[in-house]
Amino acid sequence: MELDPLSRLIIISNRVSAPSDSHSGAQGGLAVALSAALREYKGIWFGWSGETTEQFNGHINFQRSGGVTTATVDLEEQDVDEYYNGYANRTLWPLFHYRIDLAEYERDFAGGYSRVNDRFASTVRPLIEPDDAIWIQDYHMFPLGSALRERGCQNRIGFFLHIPWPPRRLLAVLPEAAELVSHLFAYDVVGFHTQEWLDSFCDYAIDEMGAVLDGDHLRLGDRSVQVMANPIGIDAKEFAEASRSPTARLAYRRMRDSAVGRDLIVGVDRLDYSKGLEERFLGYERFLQEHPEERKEVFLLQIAPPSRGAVGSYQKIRTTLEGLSGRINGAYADTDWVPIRYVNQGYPREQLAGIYRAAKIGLVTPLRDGMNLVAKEYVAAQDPEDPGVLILSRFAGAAAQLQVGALLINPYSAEEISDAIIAALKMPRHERIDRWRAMMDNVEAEDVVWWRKRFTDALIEERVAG
Ligand code: GDG
Repeated sequence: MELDPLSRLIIISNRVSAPSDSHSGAQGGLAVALSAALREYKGIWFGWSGETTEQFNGHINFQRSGGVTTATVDLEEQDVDEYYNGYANRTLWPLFHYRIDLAEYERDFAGGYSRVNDRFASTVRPLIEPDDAIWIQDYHMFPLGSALRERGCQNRIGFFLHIPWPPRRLLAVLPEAAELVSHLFAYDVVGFHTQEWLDSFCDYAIDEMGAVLDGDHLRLGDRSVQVMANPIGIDAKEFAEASRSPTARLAYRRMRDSAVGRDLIVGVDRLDYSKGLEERFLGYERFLQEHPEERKEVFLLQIAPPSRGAVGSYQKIRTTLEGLSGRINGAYADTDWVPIRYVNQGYPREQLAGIYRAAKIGLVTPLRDGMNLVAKEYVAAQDPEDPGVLILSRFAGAAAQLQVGALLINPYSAEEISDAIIAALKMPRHERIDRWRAMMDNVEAEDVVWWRKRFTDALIEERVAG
């Protein structure tokens, strides 16, 4: 018997990305994951177009691509400054990644954030039919559920947070903390990647606001919300196939040729201070210092496409990394060897898969990360007969699942990074295979389809077709 979804699914996120875009260019893991969800349910994906307009007019631009309808609106420049570059990326992103030192608190940011969420709510409201289920994504949109309820929307509404949730004492630094948390009670289901992020959320709601946890429901006043830890995955089969595609093979061959027998260590990250790039370079520098015999045997390829360039802290990390890679290369490079290849551009997905496969070590060292999909992609791209080793920060959400095979490190410790690199280089093949198999079993079982099903099952009722 076929199960037929009772409802359409309406996905709302800051940016919208059509499924046909999924295989090209640098793109967030979120976009890849959600295009898959929209293939199953007939629905709409609504969000900001990425464009600005003189005066906000709520005009919706509909597009159909790969079986998915996208609906986008333009925002005013002031909206983008205050909502996107302001509250989302200068206030919430650093704070939720435990960087209270980088977070900026301005009333204009908070005001713009709430204005834009109201604008999204008013614009999307007429598109919503009574049976639709609504799934809102990420920290740009905490208040959207409340804003829709204020407009009479009684649908099932879910919210998923893709970044960490900070500990209660850190969140308390945010002037609007209680208001923000209370917005989450407008939803029917709220999801996080890990139990740790979920616990931090519950701590705040319980200790600061008097909420009560009852099984998997958190109650506050007359509202009750189902909370869940639901780690996002990748399309493991698709990614493993991508790593064997002609494009990937070519990238693999070119990488190997240019390595002239040396071992490749790879890092792939948006250029973001949360990814621990500075600490990674310092750990690698430490390794070069401590193991002179290994110097010309390895090199580090760091791919870091720039992001959020309008935000000062991102300009700063970029300058820091330029200085650091220059210093390390200056100190150690020889006429026939450069220790770090530092690249500020993105590569097509299949090419990336080939590069992962060519790498003996995947070096993933975020200081905090909601999940980290690069770690899972690295695992999926390996050659089962001769897999590489994943070195992973214990502060990435992915560590909860991949600790079965990864070498876990504390990214703040250059010594731990250095020790893990040497251990990975020396690891015998049978151990690499065992560790890889354990990780791959998880990456395959808890993939992106598993993730979205667990969430949409909680959100959407199903009925038997016919
Ligand atoms: C947020 C959370 C969470 C990167 N460079 C290129 C490229 N990428 C792709 C990677 C990967 C994606 O971007 C990055 O995903 P991450 O998960 O590593 O990190 P965020 O962008 O910070 O994502 C994170 C995620 O949301 C999902 O919930 O895991 O914790 O911070 O897919 O491959 N892709 C291509 N070329 C590049 O040069 N094609």
